[in-house]
Amino acid sequence: MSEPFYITTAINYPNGRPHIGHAYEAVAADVVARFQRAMGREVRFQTGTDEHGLKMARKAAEQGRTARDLADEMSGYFKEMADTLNISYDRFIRTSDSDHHRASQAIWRAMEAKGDLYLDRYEGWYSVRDEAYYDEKELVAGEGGEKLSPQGTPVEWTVEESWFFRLSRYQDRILELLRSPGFCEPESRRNEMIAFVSGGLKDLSVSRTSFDWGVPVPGSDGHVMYVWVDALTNYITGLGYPDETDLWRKFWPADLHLIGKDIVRFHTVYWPAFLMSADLPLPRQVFGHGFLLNRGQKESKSLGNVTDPLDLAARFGVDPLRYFFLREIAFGQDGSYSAEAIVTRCNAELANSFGNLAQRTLSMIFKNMDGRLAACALDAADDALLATVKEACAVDLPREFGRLAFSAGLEAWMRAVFACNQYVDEQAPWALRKTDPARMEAVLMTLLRCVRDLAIAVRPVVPGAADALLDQVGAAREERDFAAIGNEAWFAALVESGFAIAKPVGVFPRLELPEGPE
Ligand code: ME8
Repeated sequence: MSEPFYITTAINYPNGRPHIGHAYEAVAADVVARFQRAMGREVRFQTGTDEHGLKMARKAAEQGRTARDLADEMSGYFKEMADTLNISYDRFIRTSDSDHHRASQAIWRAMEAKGDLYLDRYEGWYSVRDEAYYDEKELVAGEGGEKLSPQGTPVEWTVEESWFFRLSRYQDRILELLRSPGFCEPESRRNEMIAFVSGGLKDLSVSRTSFDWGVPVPGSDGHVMYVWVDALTNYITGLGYPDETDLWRKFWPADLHLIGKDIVRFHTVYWPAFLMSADLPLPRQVFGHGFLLNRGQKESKSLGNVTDPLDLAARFGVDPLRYFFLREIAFGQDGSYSAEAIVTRCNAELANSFGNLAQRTLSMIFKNMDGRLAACALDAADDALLATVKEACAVDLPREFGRLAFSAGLEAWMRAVFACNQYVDEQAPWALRKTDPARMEAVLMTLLRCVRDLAIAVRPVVPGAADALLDQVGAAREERDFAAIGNEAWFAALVESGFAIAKPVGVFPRLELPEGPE
C-alpha cells in the first residue's frame, strides 16, 4: 500500500479572471502532486474557488448581477486555467457546492458544542479586499494619511452583531504549533506568525449580518459565516467531512496546504484553532510561497500591466511556462517575470541544452543505426556518465523537490544535462561512425539511457514534453516513475523486442520574442 499524500492550493476568489499569481500557485502545487505520484505516493490534489463574502457580493452588485451569476462565470475561467495548464487536480471545489455548505455547518456546530462560539457586537476595522479584520495597531498610513491594512488595502469601520470564536483560548497551543519544526514554512513566515501570536490573540468575529452571500449560520437567522470560516473548511469538505468516508480516513490530515505569503495567518493561526476546537487533526505543513511580480512590479489594473496567464501559455507553451515558474524563482521568495526572461531561460535550458541533447541523440540513432537499439559493452566514461545522471535524477532532484526547492532540484538536473552534452562533445560519436562503429553505438546507447532518465526526472514539471519524448524512446507508460531511473530492464526488453526509434520530433522548440515593444 502506498502512502497517501494530500495537497491543496488556496481556493481563489472568482471576483475577476485568474491572474499570473493564481497560475503560479496552481503549477507549483501540480508539480508537487505529480512528483509525489511519481515517487509512489497515492496523491489527492484539490483546488477550486472561494465564492462567498463581501468582496464577491460587492463586485456582483457593481456589475448589476447576482453573486452566484458572477461566481458561475468566473469560476469557469479558473477551471479553464487549471485544465489548460495541465493541473492534475482530483477535485475542483466551489464553495457554493452543496456538500460544502453541509461541511461548513458541521464544523460550526462542532465549535459551538465546544463552547467556543458566542454572540457579541463587532466594532473594528475590516478590509473587504483581504476579507480580513485588523487591529488598530496593525494599520499603516496611506499616502494621503488614510488608514490601510498591513497589505496596503483600504479598511472600513464596521459595527454589527456577530458570532465570535474564542481564538484567545488557543493562543498557547498555536504558539507551540508554530514553533514545531516544519509546520509553517518558510522560516521567515514562521517568524512573522510567531511574532503575531506572541502579541496576543483576540477572539475572532466569525459571522456577518450586513449581507447574505455566504453559508447560513445554523440556528441563527440573519447570520452568514465569515467567509474565511467556510473557505478554510473546503480542505475537509473535499474529503467528505463530516462523514467518515474512505477519503477522509485516507487523506486527512493534509500533508501540504500550498498558499501565498499574504494568507499565512489564516492558515497557521485561524485554521488550526478551528480544527483544535472541532477536535480534528491538524495539517502537517503550510507553505507560504512568494509573489510573482511583472518586471519587478505588482500587477494592477491601474498600471495596465495585468497579464492573462493563458495568453502567456498560448504564446510560449504550457510546459515552458511551467518550467520557467519553478526554475526562475527560489520557491518561497518573490520573483519577477517578463517575456524576455521566459524566452531566455527556456531557450537556454530546455531548447538548447536538454532538447538539443535529446534531438541529437535520437537523430544519430535513427540515422546511423536505423533507429535500432543494441546491447553494447560500456566503458568507464559511459558508466561515469550514467552514474552522474542517475545521481542527479534519482537522488538530488527528488531530495530538493521533496523540500519544495524546485529551482535547486532543476539546477541539479541541468548539471546532469550539461555533463551529457560535454560527453557528446568529447566522444564525438559522428566521428566514430567510420573509425569505430561499435564504440559509436555504445556512446549512443549510453546517451539514450541518459535522455530517458532525464525525461523521467523532469516530467512532473513539463509533463507534456516529457511524455512525448518518453514515447519516442519507447518507455512504457508504467515505467515513468522515479523508481524506473537507472533501471536497465526496460532497455534490455526494448532490444529484445526489436524496438526502433522513429524519426525524432523535437519537443522543446526554440521560443521567439514577439516583435516590437512589450
Ligand atoms: O486569498 N503571486 O484568494 P486570492 C503569487 N480566497 N501568488 C499570488 C499572487 C501573486 N502576485 N497574488 C495572489 C484568496 N496570490 C482566498 C484564499 S484559501 C482557503 C482562501 C495567491 O484569489 C494568494 O497568496 O486572492 C493565494 O494563495 C492565491 O493566490 C489565491 O488568492
